[in-house]
Amino acid sequence: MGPGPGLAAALLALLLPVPVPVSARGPGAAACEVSPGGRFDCGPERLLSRAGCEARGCCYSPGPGPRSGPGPPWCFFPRGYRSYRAENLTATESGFSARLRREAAAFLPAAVDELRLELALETPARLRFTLRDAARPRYEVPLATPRVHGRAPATLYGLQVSQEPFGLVVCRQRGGTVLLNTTVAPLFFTDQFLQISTSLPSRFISGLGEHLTPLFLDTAWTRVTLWNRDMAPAPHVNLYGSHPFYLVMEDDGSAHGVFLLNSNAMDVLLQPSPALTWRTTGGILDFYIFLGPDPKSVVRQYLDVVGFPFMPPYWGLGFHLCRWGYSSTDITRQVVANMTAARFPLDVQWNDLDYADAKRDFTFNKKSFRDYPEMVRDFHSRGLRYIMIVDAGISSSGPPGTYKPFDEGLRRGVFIRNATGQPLIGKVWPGPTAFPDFTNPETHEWWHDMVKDFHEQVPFDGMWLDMNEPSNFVEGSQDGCPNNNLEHPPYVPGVFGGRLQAGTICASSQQYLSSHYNLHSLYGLTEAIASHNALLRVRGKRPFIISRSTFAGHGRYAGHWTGDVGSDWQQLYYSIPEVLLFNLFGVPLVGADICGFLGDTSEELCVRWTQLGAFYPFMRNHNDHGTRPQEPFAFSPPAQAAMRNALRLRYSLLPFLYTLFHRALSAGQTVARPLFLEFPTDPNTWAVDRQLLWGGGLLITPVLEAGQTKVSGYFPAGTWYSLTGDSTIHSKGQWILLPVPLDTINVHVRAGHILPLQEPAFSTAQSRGKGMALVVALTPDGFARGELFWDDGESWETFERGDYTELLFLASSDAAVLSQLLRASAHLDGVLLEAVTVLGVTSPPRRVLANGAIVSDFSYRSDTQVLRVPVALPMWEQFVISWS
Ligand code: MIG
Repeated sequence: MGPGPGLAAALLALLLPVPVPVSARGPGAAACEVSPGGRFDCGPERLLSRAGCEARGCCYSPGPGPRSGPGPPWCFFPRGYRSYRAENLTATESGFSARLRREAAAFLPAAVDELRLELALETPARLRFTLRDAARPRYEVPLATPRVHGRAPATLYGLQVSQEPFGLVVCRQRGGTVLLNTTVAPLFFTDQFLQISTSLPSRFISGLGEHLTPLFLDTAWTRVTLWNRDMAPAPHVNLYGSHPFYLVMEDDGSAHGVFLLNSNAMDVLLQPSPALTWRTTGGILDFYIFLGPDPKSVVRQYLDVVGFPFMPPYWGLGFHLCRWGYSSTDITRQVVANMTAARFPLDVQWNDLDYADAKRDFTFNKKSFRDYPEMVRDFHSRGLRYIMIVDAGISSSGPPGTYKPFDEGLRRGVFIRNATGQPLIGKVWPGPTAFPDFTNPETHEWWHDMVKDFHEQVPFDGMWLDMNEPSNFVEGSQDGCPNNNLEHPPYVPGVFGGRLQAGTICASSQQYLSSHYNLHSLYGLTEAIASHNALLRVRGKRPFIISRSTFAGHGRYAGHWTGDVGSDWQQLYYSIPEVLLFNLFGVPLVGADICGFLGDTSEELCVRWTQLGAFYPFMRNHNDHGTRPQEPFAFSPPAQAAMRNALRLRYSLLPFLYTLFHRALSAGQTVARPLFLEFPTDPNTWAVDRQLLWGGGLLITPVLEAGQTKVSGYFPAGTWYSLTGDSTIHSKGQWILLPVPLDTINVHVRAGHILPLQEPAFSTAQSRGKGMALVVALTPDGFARGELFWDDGESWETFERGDYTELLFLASSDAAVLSQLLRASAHLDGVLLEAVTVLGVTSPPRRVLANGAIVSDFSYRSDTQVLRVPVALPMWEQFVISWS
């Protein structure tokens, strides 16, 4: 079955019998015998009567449930429904190609008669297939994906093609599990409606962001809509980003992934058989299939296609503080002073719209922010960084000569155009606004110039990209939208508001590369790329960008915050699957607004949120205007103490976190990680989304409900040590109840891992020079390993240029911990290793040596089996610590 020398012949295996003949009165009864959970909707764009259904050659079977809404469709395709027939199956250099000829009347307009199928065996674990209009080019997503020559010699997958009706089957060579089978329902390829279905080997499917959802999706008739939208996170609606990628856990713990490289508005339908249907409104069908076989490999294989994550500056991993309503420099300075006085760490102070003059980008209010540049310089002199908001819309209403970004933008032709070729004008915070077209290279130059001008006045350190779905307060434009088939396609996915223009600009407006209809969901990504490049040119250092709107591939350039989450316990929970999913999407720098954005927080919620937020890869407390203050210093002394603990815990773990980001950049790994990625063969872990891991070694079990004194967490089989060393769990793979006083978050180290820590301080500028420590979590056999990646924390491409230090730490059964310098630079010079804590030392040591010298002041507790060794060893030299 595998693609080998006799490829074309082997592929011609026909999976289905001759198509069932379709009579005028509908298909034969046998072809309609489809179990309810396996019925594919024959009326995607409207409800059909029995007559209308049978006129399409479909089966009509009224069910007990409602005619519309979740549940089996009343009108569904019979088995073997005609669509396309595959011809001319030909082996190519990279795989094979075929011509698909349309055989059936399509009931949506502008059906494409002839398609070209190309399938490439790109790597042993990855295949790609595309379906294009054979006669004319169509829009394709402008994402640079790897170019592959030749054909992978031995693959994890086997293939079969069904000729008539056309369908493709992908299975595992080993074991034969069918991962993809598009013969389950007909293929549609019309100008504005493209549909393809597949069976799924299990109902454990994750991905398809951005939504407010548990980690695994519900396959009981769920519709998942992708179309970037400014929308306060709520279940079942399209939100700010589009990531048309899913990962499925198979019964034996193997995993595979599928990526549809398509940026049009789309629905993905999940049904119980289980099966999945992609319904998109344009572009081509361009699929990547990743065979893993383990879920970590699936993620890496996906990132091989869309890009590995960027390396954030070290300061970006510190604590960020923001709110809408810091209405002057005096108030902003006071916030920083309050943080210092209350002894909270802070790395980055932010401002929302308040700084700007009439809410216009690249301006500042000359009264309330009179000393804005000085304020930012003062922050710098204290080791702090500064970020302000930048909105997508550019104010367009001022008299010419009063606002350079618009005047220059107009002159340089950078704005998205309406049907008459004029800049489309919508309405956002400054009033009437034009929208830069970031698919135009000239826009990138103009954007750089604006960033540079403003940076020369206000030396900001990063950019916060908001309203870039793009968001618009009027529907379409100030003048509405034309009435055409881009604005009103024959099939409208389940977008919030019911129309594509809802909350954004006209779909038929024109951009440099194509219509906004095609490019809409790429707005945030293209703006992030422009901003990343502009910041790099202007500052010459690693850019730091956080963007609300995202698309596949975003993580190469920027991070993400999860938007306008409510200050409630439910949203606190949902932030975990959101953060985990964005890690699967290759956007590890992600976090929710700590304590919640919309509405008043409560002290208890804010404490628990700060504890969890300390483990968001991007840690920012941000608040709406007009709501209860929620800076750490705004609460009672016990609440402040709990938050201080959480912040100090995060700061002490930053060397470990930074090293994980390095592994993301260099190896396509996740930073915040769902348990199932580490324990795929334990199905109990699959749906766990109330806990998260950092890397493979640190398990966080937060409190997500009010009034809790205990929390239950799942501990996969093995030994888990509390980070503090005061308790050990030997789990057989079980749920364990843990005490959770208000000042505590449960954090456990997995046996076998060594974590590098550093003494916390009030900013990373200070903490980076402090003493380091190692926590060594021994397996019962006495092994552990860990790593440290270190550089100057902000220079561009230190890894690529080799300007970094990398240490490997190993603990072995001969009772020793040692470090190995894999690579050395000067950046770690002067940093001392001050403490080594070994967890799981089963017998009391009599003697401890550090580089051969006796350590007399070590301590050991036989109840907890913790050995503590105070040392003062240069981190930039190799060391050995041993005990006997
Ligand atoms: O229409 O800039 O998600 O974080 O504070 C609201 C004001 C605009 C939405 C962002 C939020 C930000 C707010 N913005």
